[in-house]
Amino acid sequence: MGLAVAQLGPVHLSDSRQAVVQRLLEMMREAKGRGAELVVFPELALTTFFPRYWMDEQEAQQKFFETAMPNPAVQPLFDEARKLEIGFYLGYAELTKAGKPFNTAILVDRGANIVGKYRKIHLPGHSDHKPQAPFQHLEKKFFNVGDRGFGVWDTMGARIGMCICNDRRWAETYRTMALQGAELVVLGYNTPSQNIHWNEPVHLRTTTHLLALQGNAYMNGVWVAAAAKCGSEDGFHMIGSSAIVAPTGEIVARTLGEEDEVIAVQADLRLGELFRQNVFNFAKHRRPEHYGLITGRVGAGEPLPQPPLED
Ligand code: CDT
Repeated sequence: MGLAVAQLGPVHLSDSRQAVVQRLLEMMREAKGRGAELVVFPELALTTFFPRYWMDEQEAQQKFFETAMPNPAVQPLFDEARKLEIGFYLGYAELTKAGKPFNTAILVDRGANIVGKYRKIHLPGHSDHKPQAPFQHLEKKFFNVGDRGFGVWDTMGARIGMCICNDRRWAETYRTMALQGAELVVLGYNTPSQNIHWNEPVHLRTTTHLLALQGNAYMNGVWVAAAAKCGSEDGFHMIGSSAIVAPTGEIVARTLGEEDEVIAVQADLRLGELFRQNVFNFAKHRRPEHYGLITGRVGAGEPLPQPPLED
């Protein structure tokens, strides 16, 4: 599969959706020119990463959420995708008809049909105001927890799963999709370089990001394609390092800068099969009878009682 990731540089508060869509269009054309059949755009790609700003829910919804998809601002992306016959993943803030807010991503096929929708499940950050912090991370205030599970879709000649940003750090995300036969996991992210909760060395933000992609790609025999929105948005810096990772756990392509940038590879989807039929042959080797705590507990608790040593 021709697979591209389109990293977005900063989107400032004053940038219009129309201007952002022009940048996405440019990158979609470049991805197509480099042989891509699917291009992955970032999380909340149409606006600045607004959860960094304290405001009430109503204001956030008015300024930053989409009430329809596509809508007039985004329609050119769908039109161009149809013309170029290229699929895409796009993250945006969704306000449903019932008024529920979600951090959402869609999968659009080469005929510009929305074939899949995912609503972010692992919402990081907080819901209270932290006036002492250099910025906020208000995903828990602005979004509901996703209500659609970790879906996987047979589309564009591949079995594709979607997740969003913080989901990529959780083993459960990938395993749930791999158990549905996923061959490729696509995701977008906005990762602030600075940790507002503890004094974490800045380089660790990139290390843990890549570690999560690489480890989970390998342990699940899947390709992973991850697109950042990055650089300094009105002075608030976020990491780049958008990447395409093979089921070997190796990085096949990685962005160099923190501006708009396309990376593209020919992803051999059969590569994952080697892992899924051997070291990670789930049907042969998994032992779910010993994994009960994974769904039975949320936080860590006491050690389980052990059988007597002599038993
Ligand atoms: N957007 C998003 O989910 N960002 C989070 C920051 C959490 S701090 C580690 C992320 O996991 O990148």
